[in-house]
Amino acid sequence: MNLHKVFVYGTLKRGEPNHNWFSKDSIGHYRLICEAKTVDKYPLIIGTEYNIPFLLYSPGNGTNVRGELYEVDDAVFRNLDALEDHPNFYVREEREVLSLDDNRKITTWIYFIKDFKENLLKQTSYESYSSEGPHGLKYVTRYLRETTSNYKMKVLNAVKS
Ligand code: PCA
Repeated sequence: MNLHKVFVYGTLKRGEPNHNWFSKDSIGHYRLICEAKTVDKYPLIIGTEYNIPFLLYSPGNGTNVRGELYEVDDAVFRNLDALEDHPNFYVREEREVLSLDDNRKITTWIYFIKDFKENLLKQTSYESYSSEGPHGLKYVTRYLRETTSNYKMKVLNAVKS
């Protein structure tokens, strides 16, 4: 069995709207390793009319972002890639995070937005994401986005340069 490490900072965290993707179809293995934060700073913003969390690949801007580090097998990894539409929308890259348990540095996959619109850098950046946070920007799940108009195009146009 191939195991992969993935650091999640957005809707995949426990208690967030896409956490169930780890156990989707009950096909694979996943395990929470620890809470962690990114070694480098990145802007974590909430963007588009659907309030989607994005980690912008702009190292040095933003904050050391907090999230959760998981171990997943191939089957779960494939589901996460499908959710994030890697490598068309989010692009995962291997970067370092710091374990909040023991300060160990761990190399892990992280889903970033690359080639984003410059103006996204002006948005508020958060150290830690929650859909139900005080910002009031509750995540709009895919099935609630309109079915008629092409929400994917809308999101791409709002985000990608
Ligand atoms: N899901 C991934 C990327 C952004 C999102 O909502 C995550 O939680 O890391």
